[in-house]
Formats: sequence, structure tokens, C-alpha cells
Amino acid sequence: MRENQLPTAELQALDAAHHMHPFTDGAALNRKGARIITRAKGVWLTDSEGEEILDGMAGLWCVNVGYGREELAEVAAAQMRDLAFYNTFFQTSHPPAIKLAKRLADLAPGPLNHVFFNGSGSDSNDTNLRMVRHYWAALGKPEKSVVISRWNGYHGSTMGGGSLGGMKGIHAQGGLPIPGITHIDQPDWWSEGGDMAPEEFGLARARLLERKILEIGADKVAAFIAEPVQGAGGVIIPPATYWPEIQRICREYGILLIVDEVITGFGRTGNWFGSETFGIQPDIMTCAKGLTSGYIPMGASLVSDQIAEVINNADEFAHGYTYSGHPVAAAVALENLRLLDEEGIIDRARAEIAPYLKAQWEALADHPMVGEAKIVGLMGSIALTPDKAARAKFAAKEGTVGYICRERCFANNLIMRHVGDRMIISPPLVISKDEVDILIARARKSLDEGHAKAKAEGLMA
Ligand code: PXG
Repeated sequence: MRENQLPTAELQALDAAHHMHPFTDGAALNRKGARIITRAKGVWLTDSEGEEILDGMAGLWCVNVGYGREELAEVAAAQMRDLAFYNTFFQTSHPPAIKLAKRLADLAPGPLNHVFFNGSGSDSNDTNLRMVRHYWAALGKPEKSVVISRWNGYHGSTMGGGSLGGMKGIHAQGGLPIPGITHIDQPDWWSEGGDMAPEEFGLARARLLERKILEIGADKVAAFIAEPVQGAGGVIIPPATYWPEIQRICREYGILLIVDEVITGFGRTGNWFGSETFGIQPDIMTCAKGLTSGYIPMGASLVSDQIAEVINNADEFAHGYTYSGHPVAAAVALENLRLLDEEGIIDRARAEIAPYLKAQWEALADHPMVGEAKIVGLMGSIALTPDKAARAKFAAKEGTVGYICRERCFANNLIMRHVGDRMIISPPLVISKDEVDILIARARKSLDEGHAKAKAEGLMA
């Protein structure tokens, strides 16, 4: 074991002095000090004080095969020795990128047989944005360039990804969204469904896409982008009526459908892709995270035959990243896909763990502060509420009670995030039934403590 660490306090001080954290109130974190994570195995993280934490978020929705897989370290080392880097820009290619493109083409649904490699989910969506516009321009329709997306969707935080996403906090900084992107409301029945039945609401929200297309003109709309299940938006599982209607509308109006599977890909919803779980046929699919189980950064845009045919025969697509198809990342991705497949990790997650977790997760709805408790595959959320019958929000600023519960989870050595006043989980797919029991027990304890604190602070009756 490499016990090369400085004492925790010293690491925290250095972190505060030099490390700028993403999506973080830096001053507040620096006052408190970051929790320092030093090792991980399976679903367990170890911090610098030797505490063991159950990682209910698979890192950041990505460590699908679990931590500490020697095989992935071995292929990375071997690939670095053979060919650490070579570009794919100038008439060259290499075996790992070729093999991975073929493997992804075999795995992906329908005619998604072509792969443009990227470095992350955000820059994959930047690729998609530029590609769909280039596609329509190549077909002589440069004005067909607007991309429709959804409020409270998340597609990354680059200029393109952050604009495609519908997070108002991101739009408020740095001049986003960029032009030519417009948003429609999300299919979040719990918060926004009012008196409608979920199925009716799902249809109504899908038809906002049709209304928006008619408002702009189908000849101006390039594509619609959405996550099968909104992840960062709080694990919003749409009503069953939503996706079939979205698919119908995209087909009827000749709008490309970009399905962002950065979170839902590679087993998260119980199938290789969320598109299979929800019966969607994308024209382009965004992948990252679980593609390598987070062991090394990589993103990919999976592209249909039809789009690839047009792009390949158009003016050169003036786009790409130094690390597009990075050989080490590609080798790790291939090995990760082999583990997911040959060890039956996705099949086991779907057949054994998902139903076991679902029963216990949905039972959390009997907690006095929990309203909706929903889960698909191994991604779930609960809505916290002061009044379930009314599906009410807390009077306090959104996220106040969620943050309290999240802090209780952290103190109880469970990583379960909050998004506003929803609590979310997305554990590694290799979690065992015993570990599910621990996750639920810690979640319940944390909810009880959060509930007591919310009452003590006068945030609910
Ligand atoms: N699309 C989706 C659906 C995502 O969830 C991205 C794109 C961007 O990927 P990169 O690799 O550029 O981060 C994501 C990323 C959160 C959280 O708080 C979620 C993400 C990233 C950071 C935080 O839930 N998802």
C-alpha cells in the first residue's frame, strides 16, 4: 500500500490554498476543509482518516464496474508501453480506437454504427451540436440549426454543453446560452404535474416539443437533445407516455434526436443503454462516464449511418480534440466493456440487484418526509416534502432540507447526493445485496436525522 500521505489537516490546507474545485463555493469549502479520499475498492471509499464510506453515487455516476479493478490498470499500463499516444487527425489510426469503434457500433441500438471520439461528456455534446448543424448545412439547409433542449436537463458545462443544458445557474454566468438553443419544460410530474395524471402529463410535456417546432418552423430546427432520465437534474424518470411521443414528433417533423446517455449508458438503467429501457432510437448518442467506468476520461458520439454518410461526404468537418480516440483511454474502455459483458455485470444488476434495491428504495416513501420514491435500474431518487399529499415544497429556499440530509448521509458514511430537495443514488453496478441493505439502513438513519433537524429548525411541522 502506498501510504504516502500528509496528515489530513495539511492536505486540506494545501487544497484550500491551491486547488479550485468545480461547482463549489470555494470560500465555504476552504473554511471547512475537503474530505480527502485516498483509496477505493468495490463500492467502498476510504478517506484520509481511515473511514470507510459507501459510495452510493459511483464516483460521479461513472464507476460502473466498481473501484480497484486490476485488469483496467494492467491494460492502461500495457497500452502506455506499446503506444502511449498517437493522434487520429492526419490520415492515421490505431488498433485501440478502431476496436473500440467497432465494439460500440455492435453494442449501440439500430444504425448507430459510427463513432466520433471525445474527451468527456461536455465536449461530446459540443461535437454533437456542431455535427448536426454541419449535417443540415451539408444537405443545403444551413438555416436548420436550432437545437431544442429542456429546462433542468444537464449536458455539461462547456459553452456548448452548458447552453444545451437547462440549468439556470449555469446560464447566469459567462453569457450562456449561446444563440440558436432553446428550452422546453421537463417531464417532472412530482414538481410540475399539478392535477394531471402522470401519463397525461407525460404526453403534455412531450407535445411542448411539437409546439416549439411549429413556433420556430421545422425548417429551422436541427435537433432535440435530452437525457433518457435526467440525472443531475435530480433523477427525473419520465412518465411512460413521454418518450414514444417525443420519438413520434422527431420523426414526423424531420428533427434529429440526440440522446444524452452520459449517465444512462453502460448498464445504469439495467440495459446497455437507457434508449433500450425506454424504447428510443437516437440519431446520435452521447457517451462518457461508464464508457471507461471513470478510470480514465473519454467521451464518444455514436452516430447513425445516415448522418455519417452525409458528414463523410461533406466538406471536412473542422472539429476534433487532441485526445479524440486516445489509445490508452480506448484500451481501458474496451477492457471495461469486456468486464461489463463477460462478467454479466449488467445482467446481474438488472435481474438481481435492481429489483432488490427497488423494493427497499420505494419503501422509503413510508418515511414522513419522503414523497415520491422512484428508481430505474440502479438510478433512483426521492422527493423530500413537508406534505406528501399536497406534493408540497418546503417554505425554506429550495435545497435547504436536501443539504441537511446530504450532510447527515456524509456524516453516516454514505455518499447520497441532494439535488435541490431530492436525494439521489447511482451506486456502482457491482453493489451486492448486503451492501444495498447497508445503503438503505444508512439512508433511513440519515433521513430520520435530517427530519429531526428540519423540524428543530422550524423548516417543517
Ligand atoms: N451529459 C450528461 C447527461 C451528464 O450527466 C455531462 C453530459 C457532461 O459530462 P462531463 O464528462 O463533461 O462532466 C454529464 C455530466 C452532478 C454532476 O452533480 C453530473 C455530471 C457532471 C458533474 C456533476 O450530478 N454529469
